[in-house]
Amino acid sequence: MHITVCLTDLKPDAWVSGLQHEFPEAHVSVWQPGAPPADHAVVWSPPQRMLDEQPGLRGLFNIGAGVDALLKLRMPLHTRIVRVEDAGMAVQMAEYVCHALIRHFREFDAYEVDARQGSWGYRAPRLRSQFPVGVMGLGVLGERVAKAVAQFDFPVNGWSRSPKDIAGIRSFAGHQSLDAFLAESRVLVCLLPVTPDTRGILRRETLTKLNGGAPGGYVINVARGAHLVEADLIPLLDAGQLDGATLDVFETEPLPADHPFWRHPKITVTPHASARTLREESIAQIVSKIRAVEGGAGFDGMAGVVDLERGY
Ligand code: NDP
Ligand code: OXD
Repeated sequence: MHITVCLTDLKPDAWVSGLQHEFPEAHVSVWQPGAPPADHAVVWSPPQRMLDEQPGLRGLFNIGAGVDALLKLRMPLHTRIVRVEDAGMAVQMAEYVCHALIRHFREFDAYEVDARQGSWGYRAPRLRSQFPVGVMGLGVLGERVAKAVAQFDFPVNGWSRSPKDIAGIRSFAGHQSLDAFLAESRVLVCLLPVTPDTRGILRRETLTKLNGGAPGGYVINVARGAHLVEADLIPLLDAGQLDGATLDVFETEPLPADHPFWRHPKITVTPHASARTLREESIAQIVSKIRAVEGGAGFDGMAGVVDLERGY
């Protein structure tokens, strides 16, 4: 068996040695133009050339959860795309979203300003019932986030393509329920994949429906920059329709130095760091899937196999 590793902008050596350790009999190497044919590839944002030169690939194992970059490429006819599911990312997402939510809800930024000025002053407690949280996407990461938020007694709504039955989460499913979901939510968390249906879903028209159309909405985008129409956000913040936003992902990454998001007082920026790929967990998951395929189980029924029709 030959496994090729092609990780754009990431150091591949520890991935190669980790995979080689698990498959001592295999040939594991870093992809280079003209490399010999491989059975499986472990990838992050590979170039089109790699796929064009590897028409016999059986499995393309993405080391992240989102496959939007891969789906822009022309795939070899029989290659199956398999993404990493969770592998330590879900708990990180839950931490990140709960942190952003609670920081906003409990007004910790304002307390921080007070503290710097040596000012001792209480703020009136806010009611959780007035801060319902809407999680867009109730997949591997969204479900974990929704459950974590519910643990803090916030009302939680979830929006997905198919209806869900998750204790403590009110399920809204499909496009026809989007307006009701937005109206019932005040803090909006995006954990959708980017597909033709979800690109630009965080835009003026949808964001003004939050909180029953009243001011006070808050946006947490931890999915992809392409979900947000960036030009719509600052006018909504400046007009007071939205109270703030925490953004981890952007249309252009790294976020350009002159981008107004960096300096806006109501926007918190993090550098696509909400849930990092953990190498050891991810290698273990990929290895067990390659073993299953090589053992004859094939890809049907395997968790994380991407459905090209759905786009995730
Ligand atoms: P999943 O595929 O497990 O979940 C996707 C969810 O989105 C599902 O609940 C799905 O509905 C729902 N969905 C998809 N399309 C629609 C639609 N048109 N309308 C309503 N709901 C829809 O993905 P993950 O939870 O693993 O990951 C989600 C995304 O998070 C990734 O695609 C990636 O972009 C992003 N991500 C960001 C990271 C970061 O560091 N910022 C790290 C990791 C991931 P259904 O359940 O009905 O299929
Ligand atoms: C992912 C990511 O998709 O890190 O896993 O963004």
